[in-house]
This record gives sequence, structure tokens and C-alpha cells, in this order.
Amino acid sequence: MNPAPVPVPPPFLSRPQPALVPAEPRAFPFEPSACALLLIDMQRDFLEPGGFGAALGNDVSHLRRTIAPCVALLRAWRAARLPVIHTREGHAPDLHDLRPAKKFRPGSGPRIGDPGPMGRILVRGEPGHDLIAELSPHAGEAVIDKPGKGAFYATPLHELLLSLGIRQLVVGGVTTEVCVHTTVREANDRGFDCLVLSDCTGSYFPEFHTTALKMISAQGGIFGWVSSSAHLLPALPTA
Ligand code: TIU
Repeated sequence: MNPAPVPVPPPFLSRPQPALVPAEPRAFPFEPSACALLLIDMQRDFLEPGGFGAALGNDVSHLRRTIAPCVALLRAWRAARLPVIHTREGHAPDLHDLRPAKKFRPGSGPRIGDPGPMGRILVRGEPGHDLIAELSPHAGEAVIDKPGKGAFYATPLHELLLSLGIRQLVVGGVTTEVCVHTTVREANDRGFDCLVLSDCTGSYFPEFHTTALKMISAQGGIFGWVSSSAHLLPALPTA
């Protein structure tokens, strides 16, 4: 038997007039009063030249191009006094929350919990697990620690969104085809509309980034909408 369904966000009682943000596959009906900014895993180990991602041989410049647009968007979002939620991928120091399916990969490369260039890899409290300084959370902004790729698995994110009256998510972060995609797919199943920003998301593999975004907006927007910060910024209310 299936478990009881999770609660879904309630419909608007009186629906405000949405701002239409140019997007694929069609304009996104942006409702600022019901929208949060979700920044996924903008962590030092993924983005910094001396981090774990770089140590694996990845070109972090493909991720670092997201920093400036994320900073500009975050500044405007804060000025509009809308909710901001950051996520961090990582595990407890004793790794009790690291499933074998995630831990074990073929090959002899470093694994989660091993010593890395910025402390133990993807372990909470280690320097590499920190969010990059440019996007440090402000007081009052939620930081969701997640042991999985998706931001809903084993976290209070769904309950937090419901408590804030959120129905829509504007999504930035890394990497597009991994943690961003997993989160957006699940958000869609849970009843949240997602607008994914192409310049605020990135992958070590540019072709994956491009394809992952197409997969979101294909088939009439099967997982959500895709746009850019340049299209969204003019629609943000000024406080
Ligand atoms: N945050 C996130 O996407 N975690 C990853 O491990 N991504 C990779 O692309 N490996």
C-alpha cells in the first residue's frame, strides 16, 4: 500500500496578478508573495579551485561563472525581502547518514569522508563543506543540510516551504544535472512550480548543463520553466 500523500501547497485564495517572466517553454507566472529563492550547494568543495571537485580534475570555471549572477540575484532578492533558502550537500562526521549506494563507486578515487584538499570530503563542519564566501547566508535565511542529491530527501524543506506559504521556487546552484535536477524533479512532484535560471546554474560538463535545462522545459515544461536572471530581475518587486 502506498503511504499517505504529503500535503501539497494550498491554492491561492485571491490570486494576485502574476508578473510574466520570459521563459521556456512559456512565460513563467511569477508570484513574488509565494516564491522563494533556492540556491543549491554553492559550496567551496564544488566551486573553488582548491576544492574536491577541482581535485577530481574538473574545470571549476564552468561552475564559477554562476557566482556573479547568483550574487546579483541574491542582492535583489534580499532587497525585495523575499525568502532565501540555501542548501549544502554533506554528511555527519560519523557518516551515519551516508548510504552505501552513495558511498561506494567503482574506482580508487577519494570518497566522501576521506581527507580532501579542504578537509574531509562533504563532511559537515569541514572548510570545503562551507558555502562560498560570496554567497554567505544572512541571518534569517534558511540553510538546509542535505545528505542526498535532492533537497527534499531527509530534510525539512517541504515543511519549511509550506510554513512560509511558498508555491514557487526560483532555482540556482550546482550542478545542473545532479543536485539541481533531482531537486527540481521532486519539487514538481510535490506541487511546487520551479523556474530554473540558466546563468545561475552550472555543470562541470557544459553539454550536460544545456541538455539538463532542455529536459526541464521539454514536453510543455515537464519539470518546470527555464529562464535567466536578466529576465527575472525586472520582475522583482522593490521593497
Ligand atoms: N550538488 C551536486 O550536484 N552534487 C554533486 O555531487 N554533483 C556532481 O555533479 N557530482
